[in-house]
Amino acid sequence: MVLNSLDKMIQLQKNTAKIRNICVLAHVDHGKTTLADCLISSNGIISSRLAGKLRYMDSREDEQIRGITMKSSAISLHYTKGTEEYLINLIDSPGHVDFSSEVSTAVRICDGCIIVVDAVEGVCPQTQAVLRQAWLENIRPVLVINKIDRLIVELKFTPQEAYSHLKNILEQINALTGALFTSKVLEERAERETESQVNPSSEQGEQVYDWSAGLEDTDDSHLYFSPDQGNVVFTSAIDGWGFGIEHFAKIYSEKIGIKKEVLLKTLWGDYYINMKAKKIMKVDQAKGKKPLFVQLILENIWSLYDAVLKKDKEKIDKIVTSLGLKIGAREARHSDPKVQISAVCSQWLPISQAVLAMVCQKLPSPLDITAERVEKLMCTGSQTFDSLPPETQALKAAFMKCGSEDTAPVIIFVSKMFAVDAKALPQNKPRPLTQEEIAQRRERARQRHAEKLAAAQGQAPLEPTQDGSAPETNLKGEEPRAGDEEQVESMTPKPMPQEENNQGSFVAFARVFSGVARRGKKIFVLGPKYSPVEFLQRVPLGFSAPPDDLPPVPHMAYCTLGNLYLLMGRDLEDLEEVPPGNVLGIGGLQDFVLKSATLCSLPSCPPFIPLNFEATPIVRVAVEPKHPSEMPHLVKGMKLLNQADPCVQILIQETGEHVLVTAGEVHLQRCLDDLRERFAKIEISVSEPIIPFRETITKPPKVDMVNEEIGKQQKVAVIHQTKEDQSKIPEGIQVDSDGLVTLTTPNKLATLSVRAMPLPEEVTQILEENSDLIRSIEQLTSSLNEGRNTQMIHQKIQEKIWEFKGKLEQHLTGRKWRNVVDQIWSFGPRKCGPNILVNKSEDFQNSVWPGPASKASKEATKYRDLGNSIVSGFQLATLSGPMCEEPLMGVCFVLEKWDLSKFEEQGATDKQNQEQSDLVKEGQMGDEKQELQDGCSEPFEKRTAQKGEASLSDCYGPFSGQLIATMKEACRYALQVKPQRLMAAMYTCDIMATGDVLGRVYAVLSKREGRVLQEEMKEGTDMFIIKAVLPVAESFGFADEIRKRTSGLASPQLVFSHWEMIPSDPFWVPTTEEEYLHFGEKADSENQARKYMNAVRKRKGLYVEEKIVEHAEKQRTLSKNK
Ligand SMILES: Nc1nc2c(ncn2[C@@H]2O[C@H](COP(=O)(O)OP(=O)(O)OP(=O)(O)O)[C@@H](O)[C@H]2O)c(=O)[nH]1
Ligand SMILES: [Mg+2]
Repeated sequence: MVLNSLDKMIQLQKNTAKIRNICVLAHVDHGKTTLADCLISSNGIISSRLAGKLRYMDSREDEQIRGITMKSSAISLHYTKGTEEYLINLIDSPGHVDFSSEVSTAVRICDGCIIVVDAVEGVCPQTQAVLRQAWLENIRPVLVINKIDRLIVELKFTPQEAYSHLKNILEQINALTGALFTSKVLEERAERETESQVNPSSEQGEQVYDWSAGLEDTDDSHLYFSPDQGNVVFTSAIDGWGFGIEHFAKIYSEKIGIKKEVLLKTLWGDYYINMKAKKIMKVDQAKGKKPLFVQLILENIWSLYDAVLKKDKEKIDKIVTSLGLKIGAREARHSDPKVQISAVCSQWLPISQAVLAMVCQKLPSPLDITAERVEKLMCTGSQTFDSLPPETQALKAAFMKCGSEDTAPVIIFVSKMFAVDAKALPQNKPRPLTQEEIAQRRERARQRHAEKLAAAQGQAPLEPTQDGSAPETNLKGEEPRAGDEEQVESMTPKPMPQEENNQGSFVAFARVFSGVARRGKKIFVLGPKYSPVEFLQRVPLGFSAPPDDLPPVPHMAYCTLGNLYLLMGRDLEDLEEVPPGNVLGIGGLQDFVLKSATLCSLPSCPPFIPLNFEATPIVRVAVEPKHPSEMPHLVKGMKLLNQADPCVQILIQETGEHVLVTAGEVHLQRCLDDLRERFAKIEISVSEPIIPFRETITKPPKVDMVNEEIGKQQKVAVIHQTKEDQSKIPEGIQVDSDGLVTLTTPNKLATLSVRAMPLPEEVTQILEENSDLIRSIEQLTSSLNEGRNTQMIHQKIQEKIWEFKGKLEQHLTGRKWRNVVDQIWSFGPRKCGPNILVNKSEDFQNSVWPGPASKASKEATKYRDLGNSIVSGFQLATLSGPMCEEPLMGVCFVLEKWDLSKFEEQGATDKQNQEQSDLVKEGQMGDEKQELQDGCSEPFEKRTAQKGEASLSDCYGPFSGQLIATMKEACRYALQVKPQRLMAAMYTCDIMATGDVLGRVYAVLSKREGRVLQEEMKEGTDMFIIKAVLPVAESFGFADEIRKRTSGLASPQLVFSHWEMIPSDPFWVPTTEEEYLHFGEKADSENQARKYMNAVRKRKGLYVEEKIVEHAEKQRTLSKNK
C-alpha cells in the first residue's frame, strides 16, 4: 500500500460520521467477491482489468481453487463523492451454508450490509438466512441485483421480460422483509401486553399505548427495497457496470426536461412516457406501452450488448460516441466481446460509483447506532436492560456517542480470531530499501562478483570488504545469496516477543464501539460468561487499587492491546491508534481471547450477546496423527484451529479419540486442510464421519410389517421375538404387562418402579427449543433448594417459565398425562435435554418448577440427597441408551413408586444401635430416653449424613452409588420393554436444477433415502427448486454425486434441520406367517435402523448381534412359548 494512502486512511478514520462499516451478504456464488473486486479496483488496489477475475478477498489458496469464499475478510476503501470523503470498511463474507458462522462474525461489527441477489436464481435459501441475520443484528440492508448480463446473454430475455422478472425478485425479497417485520411487531406487541398485565399501573404514568394500534398502523415502508427509494442497484459485477435509477433520472431530466424528482418516482414502476406531451402516465391507461424502466434504461443496455455480441462495429462506435466515452484502441479491437462490453460499460455506468454512492447515502454511520441495537447488544441471556446495574446502563450513552475524547470508555468487540502468517505481519515485512542501501548492496554484489572471478583464477582475496566487516569466505563455493539474506535479516526489525516462536500468529477481528484503541493500552477482557454484577459485588465501590491487584473475578482478564492493524484484505498495515467506529485487527490477544470477547476499559461493561450462529455443527470425525509420537502437535494444532474458527468444536471423547465437529463436508475439508498445513503441520488420518443418532421409544405399532393388524393374525412362529425380549431383560426383574419395571438396589434397601413413555412430538420439540430456559430453571431450583440467596427471579424469566410450562400443559393432555407437568422432576441428559423425569411417588413430592411451593415443601428438602442420586441415574440413562449408547430423545420416565421404608428402618435401627453402644461406653444410661428423643427430632438428612454413609456403605458400595446405578438400570429396562426406535439427524436440502437433469437429481435423492418435500418451478426460467430432506448419515459425497450426475448443473445446500424417527424397528424379526412369506425366515433384507445401529455399535466396540446361526432348528422350537 502506498504510504500516502495509509495517511489518508488514518485521517479518514477520525471522521466518524463519514465511516461506513458494511458487509456483503448473499447466497453462495451470487457474486459477492466479484462485486468486492470491482469496489476494490476503484481504489487502485487492483487493476480494473483484473477486477472480477482476481477475487482479491479470497486470499486463501483453497478459496481460489474451489472458487468459494470460506473466511470473511475486511478491506478499507476510500470513496469521494463531490466534496465529501468517506471511509468504507468493507467485509466480504462467504455464502456457503457451512461457513455461515463467518457471516455472523461479520454482521456483528457492521452497521449496514449489501445483500447481493443473482438476477437469474433470485431469492435462495441463504438469501433468506442472511436477511434474517442482518435483521436480528439490527443492521440496515441495501440490495444489489447482480448478474443482469445473464438475463441478456443466457436467458435471452427481452427488456420487458427482464423488467417483470426483476419486479418479481423484488417482490419476493420484500415479502421476506415483510415477514420479518410482522413477526417483530407481533412479538413486541405480545411483550407489551404481558407487561401491562403484570404491571398495569406503570402504563398510566407515562405514555398510554393504544392497544387498537395494530400492524396496519405501523409504518414499515422505509424497510422495503425499491429502486425509487434509492436502496436498490442493478449490476453486472463481472462486466463492471451497475446503476441505480438516480443516475438515469439525472441524465433524462436534462435530456427530456422532466423534473428529476418526478423521474425518480416514476423510472421504476408501471409508468410510461408520452414523449410528445412530455407527460408521464400510468401504464394501464394505455395498454402496450413500455414502462420507463424498459424504455429508457434496459433497452439501451440491451442494444449495447446486442451490438457487441453481433460485432456490429458501426453501432458500437455510434453508441460510444453518443455516450461521450473514449475506448482505448486495445479494447476496441479486442476479439472477446466481454472485454469490449466491460470497457464501454465500466465507463458509462461505473459499478463502484453506483454501489458506493448508495452505501454512503443509505447506510448509517457508526454515530447512527440505534438505542435498540445497543440495548440488545448489552443484554445477554434473558436479562433486560432495566435489570442491569446503573453503572452498566450508563455505558449506553458512550455507545450512542461513539466519542473519541480521553474520558470516553474504550469498548471493543472481538468477533473472531484469525491466523496470519508471521511473515505477513507488517512488523515482520522487510521495509523498502532506501536509495543509499540499494547503492550499498549494488557495491557488495559487484565485489562478490569480483571475488568469485578471482577465486576462479585461484587467488583468494583476503583483504577486508569495504564496509569493514569480516572477509567473506566464499572459497568453498558457498552460495552467493547467503550474504543477501543476512542483509535482509539485519534490516528486518525483530518481531514482537510473543510472536517470536510462532510461525503463525492470531489477530483479533474487531471493532471499536467507543473510545480510542491505542497500542499498549491496558484493558479488561470480558469473556461471554462475565457478569458485571458479580464484579460489582466483589469489588467495593469506587475501587482505587490498580487493576492488576483486583481480586480475581471469573471470566475476566486484564491485558494489553498489542499491535493494531488496518485490515486491507491480504495485507495488514500498522496503526498506532484507532478511533471509534472503525474495524481493526488487534495483535497480542491470543492468550486472552478464545473465539470472541468484549474488551472494555471499565469492568462495569457487560459482555456482548453471543453471536447468532445459523449452522449447527453436526459432522464429526475422529483424527489422529499418522505417527503416534506426533500427538502433542495434533493437540496443539487442534487448539489453534478451535481458536481460529468461530464454529468448529473440538472434543476429546471418553475413548480418548480427538474429535472434530464441523458444520458440513466443505467446512470439514477446510478444517482438515488447516490442521495439516497450518496449525499442526503433521500428517493426520481421519476416521469416517461419526454420525450422531438419538434413541427413542414409540407407541406399539397397530399393524405389522405386511400391514396386517396386529393381534388378529395367527402368530406361527414367535420364535425370535420372545427370545430377544428375554435376552434384553435379565431374570429377577419384575416387569408388569404395562411396562412398569421394578428394581431393588443390591443391598435391598430401596425399590424403584419406573415406566417409560414416548413423549408427543410437539413436546419434544418444545423441550429442544427451550433448552436454555430449562437450564436456567434447573439452576434456579437447585439454588432455591440449597437455600442460597437467590437473586430475585426476574419477572421476565418467571413469565417465560410459566409460558413454557403452559405450552407443555397444552400438549400433554389426556388421562395418561394428567398432572404430569407439575410433577416434572428433571430434564435430561445434562439437565436440559429433551427427556423428562416425572415423579409420581406420593410420599416424596419433588418438582423442577421454582416458586414458593417447592421452597416451602419440607419433604422435598428431606430427601434431597437421595433424590439427587435418582436424578443422576436418570441423567446417565438418558445420556446413552441401550440400543447403541446414543443419547435419548423424546422419552418420559415416570417414577411410579419410590420405596425407602426399608432404608428408613435400617437408618433408625442403625442409629439406635450406634447410640446405645455410645451410651453404654460412656456409662450415661440414665439419659438414654432424652437423648433418643433428641436424636429423632434431628433432621433426617443429618442422621444419614452422619451415620448413613458409614453403616450403609456395605459390600455394594455407598448407598448413593447404588441408587444411581439402580435408577439407571431401571430406566434402561423400562425402555427395552417398549418398542425402541432410532432417530436420525436430517438435513434439509435445496437443490436448483434445470428440467432436463431433474430425473437424475431424484435418482440420487432416492438412492440416499432422501424425501422430496416440494418442487417448484422458478417463474420465467426453466429452473426447478427442489426441497428435500436427507439423513445426515447418507449425505457424505451427496453434493459431489449430484454435481457429477448433472454435469455441475445442480448443486445442493445442506443445512441441519431436525431429528426424525426411523420407522423401522431395529430389532424386528418376522413373527407371523405373512411376514415369513414376505421377508423370508432370516429377514435379512435391508433394515435401515438395524444397519445404523450395528454400525454405531461396531464403532464403539460394543457387541454386535449378527445372525451366524443358520440351522438351529432345535433351539428355536425350545424357546417357543407364546
Ligand atoms: N455472468 C455473471 N457472472 C458473474 C457475475 N458476478 C459474478 N459472477 C460469477 O459468479 C461466480 C461466483 O462469483 P463469486 O464472486 O465468487 O461469488 P461469491 O458470492 O463470492 O461466492 P461465495 O463467496 O462462494 O459465496 C464466478 O464464477 C463469477 O465469475 C455477473 O455479474 N455476471
Ligand atoms: Mg465470495
